[in-house]
Amino acid sequence: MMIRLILVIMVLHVGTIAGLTPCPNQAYPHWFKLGDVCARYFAYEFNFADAETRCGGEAAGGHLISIHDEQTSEDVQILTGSSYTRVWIGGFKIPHSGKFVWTDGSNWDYTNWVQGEPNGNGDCVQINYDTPGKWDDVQCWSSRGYVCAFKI
Ligand SMILES: [Ca+2]
Repeated sequence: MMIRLILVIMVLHVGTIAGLTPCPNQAYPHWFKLGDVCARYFAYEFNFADAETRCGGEAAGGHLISIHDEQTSEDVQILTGSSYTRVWIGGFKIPHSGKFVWTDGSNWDYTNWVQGEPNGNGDCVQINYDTPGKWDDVQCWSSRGYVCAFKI
C-alpha cells in the first residue's frame, strides 16, 4: 500500500515536470509557456549582461525572465532541471539607488529572496540560491546559466 502510494506520488511529480506547457509559438520548440511568456533555460554560463544580450538574440523581444508570482518561480525551478542550479533571472539593482528592476521593463511587484538577502554583495539576481526558488543578489560578473523569456 505504502509503495503504491509512493509510486502514485512519483508519477504525479513526474507528470508535473512533464506538464510544462510547450510554447504556443511553434517557431520556438524548446521553449515553454510560463504564464504570459515563453521561456527557456540555457545552461551555458555567462555574466549577467552577456546573458541578457544573448536572450535578445535567442528570441525577438527576449530578455532574462522576470518573475511576478510564486508559480513562475516554481516553473523556473522545473525548467532548470534542478532546484539548486543557480541561474540568472532578469533582476538587477540600479547602482547607488538600492532599487531593483527587471531587464524587460516590467514592474518590480514580487520578490522571493532567501532570508537575509539581498545582502548587498552584488547588483544582479540569481535564483535557486541556498533554497530552491529563492533569490539572492550576487556580483554581476559571476558566471551562471540563465533563463530567457519573451512575451507571447
Ligand atoms: Ca547576496
